Amino acid sequence: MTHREPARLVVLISGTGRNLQALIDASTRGDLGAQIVKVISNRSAVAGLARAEAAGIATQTIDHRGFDTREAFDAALGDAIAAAAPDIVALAGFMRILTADFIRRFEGRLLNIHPSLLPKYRGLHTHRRALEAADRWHGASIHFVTEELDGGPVVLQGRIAVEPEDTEQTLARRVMEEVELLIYPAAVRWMAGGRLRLQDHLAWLDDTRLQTPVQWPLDDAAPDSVNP
Ligand code: NHR
Ligand code: GAR
Repeated sequence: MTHREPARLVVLISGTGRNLQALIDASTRGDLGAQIVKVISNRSAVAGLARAEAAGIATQTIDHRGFDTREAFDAALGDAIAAAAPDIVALAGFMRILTADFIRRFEGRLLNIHPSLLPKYRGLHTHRRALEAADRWHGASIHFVTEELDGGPVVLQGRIAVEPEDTEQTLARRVMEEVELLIYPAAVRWMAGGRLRLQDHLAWLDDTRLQTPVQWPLDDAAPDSVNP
């Protein structure tokens, strides 16, 4: 796919919008290679919408409760996204499972940040599940969104050590601050630069097919193909 500079980015949220803020900040600094053209939430009056408005970004709320079916919600959501003509659609704490038709419409442009070391802990309550399993490591992953929930190719992943005194809350906060807020701008920058793409359901970074996700922090000694 040819890409525009700066790339057009739409962000989907449902809540607080800390990942959205990290993308806004990177974009404002000129570090993202993308301009955020619209932020869409399925919940009204959430903090993430206020963050977007404060940055002068167009916002829209599409409340899923106003639709009879997931298909109808996704059709409306899809139309609102398509109207912004995005190159990249980033799910950032977006909490609605998307239908196959929606995924097909935007296939290859959809990224998600998920708070676990995928393939561990798809779905919800990831921090609790990592604690219950007494995992030594936990973290967050960026993946292409496909029909399979949290099952698309993982492109970038960052980990932290789980501490004995960690609770669900402390773990969630450290994953957010030490991993999520750093890795999402990096992955979007790859997409915006045309370096990261989905081909035949596989993720490619430059000329390398990613057999395993790139690990954060990015290794300066690694081949150029995996550096930002
Ligand atoms: N849709 C598809 N098709 N594929 C993915 O990989 C998706 C997706 C939609 C969202 C984000 C995901 C996450 O990062 C995501 C990935 C919501 C749920 C969920 O169970 C699960 C995973 C994710 C997001 N949502 C409930 C639902 O019925 C509602 C929960 C709520 O509103 O609080 O949609 O974790
Ligand atoms: C983040 O931890 C994100 O990874 C997670 O929700 C939080 C959103 O925070 N996403 C999911 O759990 C998706 N099901 P934010 O709104 O402050 O970025």
